[in-house]
Amino acid sequence: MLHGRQMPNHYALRDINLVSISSPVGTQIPHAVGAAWAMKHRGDKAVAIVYFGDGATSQGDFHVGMNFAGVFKAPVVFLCKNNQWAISVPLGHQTASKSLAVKAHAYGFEGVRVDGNDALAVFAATKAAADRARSGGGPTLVECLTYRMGPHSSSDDPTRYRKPEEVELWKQRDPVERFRRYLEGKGLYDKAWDDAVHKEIDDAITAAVRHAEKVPAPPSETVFTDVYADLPWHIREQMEEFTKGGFRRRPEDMGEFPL
Ligand SMILES: Cc1ncc(C[n+]2csc(CCOP(=O)(O)OP(=O)(O)O)c2C)c(N)n1
Ligand SMILES: [Mg+2]
Repeated sequence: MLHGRQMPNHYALRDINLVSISSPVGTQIPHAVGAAWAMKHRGDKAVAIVYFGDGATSQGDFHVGMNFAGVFKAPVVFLCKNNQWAISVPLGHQTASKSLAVKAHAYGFEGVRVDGNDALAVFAATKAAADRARSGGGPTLVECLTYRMGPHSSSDDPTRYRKPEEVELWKQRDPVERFRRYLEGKGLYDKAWDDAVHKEIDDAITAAVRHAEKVPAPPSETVFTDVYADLPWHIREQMEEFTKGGFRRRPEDMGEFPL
């Protein structure tokens, strides 16, 4: 249970085996390889797929995960969303390789690069990789070349480090609009349906935000009790000190933030 404490894009859903990423970039890569390796041992016919960015390929976790998966033929798909930026660091400062996909060859398995703004190409490459993993063929690295249109987060200002022309160019390649045009060309696009889906999603988000705004903040003590199944002695000591009033409780009780 995440109890709503995770960052907004670190979602998880047990029903569909969706595991949250952790905040340190790239740590989900060895997690996925471990899960894939465990599934293989148990004889499950399942495949693990792990998503990460171009920046994550510079982390040791990427090497560790790719190497282990290659040696032990773990049923895992590595899907790198290469949006060419890791906050303000461009791809050219991330690697000297010709592509990210090519890195798979050093680990003894296939790496493919696809147009990440082409939904069908991404689907086809992902499916081929999943089929290979499921049939005992081991891992694949799928590099999806795309672009980060907006800021990394609300505290990032990309106008300080990239040119507006670059953003304009990628605007023309909007994958959603491109897929819409594709469906239109095939006579499969239904505007009324599209509008209805947009409205349905907008309404669901608005309702979720309204609900979230009404939910009170969790009790402060849960920062201790929610971490371990059995509270270690030093955390218990800190909790006791905290609940005795040794620490000030919440920002709103403090008057002003301590420096
Ligand atoms: C180990 C580590 N270093 C730095 C950060 C701060 N940080 C959060 S996201 C990010 C950039 C990630 O870039 P990328 O892997 O390309 O993913 P993107 O956000 O572009 O999808 C950084 C540096 C972090 N979370 N973890
Ligand atoms: Mg990136």
